[in-house]
Amino acid sequence: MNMPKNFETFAEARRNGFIKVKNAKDEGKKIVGTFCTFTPWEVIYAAGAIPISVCGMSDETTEDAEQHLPKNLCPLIKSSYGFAITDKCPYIYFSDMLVGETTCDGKKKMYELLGQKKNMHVMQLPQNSQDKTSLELWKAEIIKLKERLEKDFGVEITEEKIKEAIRIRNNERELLKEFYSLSKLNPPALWGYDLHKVIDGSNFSMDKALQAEQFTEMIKDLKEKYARGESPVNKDAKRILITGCPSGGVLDKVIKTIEECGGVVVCLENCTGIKEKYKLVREDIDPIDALAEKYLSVPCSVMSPNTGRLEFLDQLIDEYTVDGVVDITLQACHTYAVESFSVKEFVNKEKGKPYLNIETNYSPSDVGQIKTRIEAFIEMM
Ligand code: BJ8
Repeated sequence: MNMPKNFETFAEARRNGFIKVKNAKDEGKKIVGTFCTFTPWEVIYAAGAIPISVCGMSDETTEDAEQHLPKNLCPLIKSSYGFAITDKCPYIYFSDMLVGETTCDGKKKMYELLGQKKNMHVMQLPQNSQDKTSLELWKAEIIKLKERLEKDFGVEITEEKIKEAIRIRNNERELLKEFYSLSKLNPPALWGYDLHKVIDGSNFSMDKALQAEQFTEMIKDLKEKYARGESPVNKDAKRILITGCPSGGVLDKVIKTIEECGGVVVCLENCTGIKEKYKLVREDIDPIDALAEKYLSVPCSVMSPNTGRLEFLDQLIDEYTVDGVVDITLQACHTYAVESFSVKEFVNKEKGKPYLNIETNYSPSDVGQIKTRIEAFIEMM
């Protein structure tokens, strides 16, 4: 099947985006690197700056990172830090500010070190999303971020600018959700591997109006192809949902392998996928209140309790008619590792579906072993 319109634009966006970042810098734009789904990008947009996700996704700089960080630390944290201190990530290199949150222990301690080298702002994340006091604390942290951006970049962030950013981001979320829903079809309209690349690329497109146009065209094109019977995926492929840690750094060894072994990834519940996109920011209340409510509700395992994750899984397993769940735990990620027990119980007992946990890192050393486990998992479905 020919690639849909604009597909390559997004699939290559991460690689090509740095030229656009450099151009944006030359035009006097400010760049803000972010590490986590909890960062309210709308406030950064409202400052006239460009937010870019700078989470490390390869083990290229792990050894450099291990000069300062313990070996037994989450690969995502080591990779992010390694790219930052070696200036090998152009996005971090061009960032005028980095924003992180006190999520897991490894990340927040890494930010302390990174703050010695880069202009870093850390938001203190309260960890009980159901508590009113937490909401007030988180709102105060969003206001602090706003004030820091205003001070560092010499701008004024008005209520109107935040509201406008909320509108643009909500529109983007709606489009991405429509794109995702193409995987609800049976067979899905595209491979999960390709979907992953497009979603990742959307983080690197600077012009959101242009991005919206391109996404609309791509969705239309995919729907037309599908209507003509042109789905690249076999109808018998087992429909897999991915949950757990972000999957960008294990795209080939987990997602691609699933799709080479008779499965198709129809839904990514994790931060790489639909988690952030599902819930819109309310447009009918004070914009800072709306941002606080939205971002505090992200169902990440660092929250306690984190009942939102099981509720979300419950909904997605049905909506995407999932055959099995693969839970990715990055090595030394304690919060996701502990939650894997409840997720397995829920998936097996409440949903009656098979469950596989894969604990891995960014190195290629376990590729063969993971392939064997995935093959067996899909075969027994
Ligand atoms: S909202 S998932 S992006 S914290 S995998 S660094 S938790 S030890 S990445 Fe995450 Fe934000 Fe949550 Fe999403 Fe720590 Fe675990 Fe590593 Fe993690």
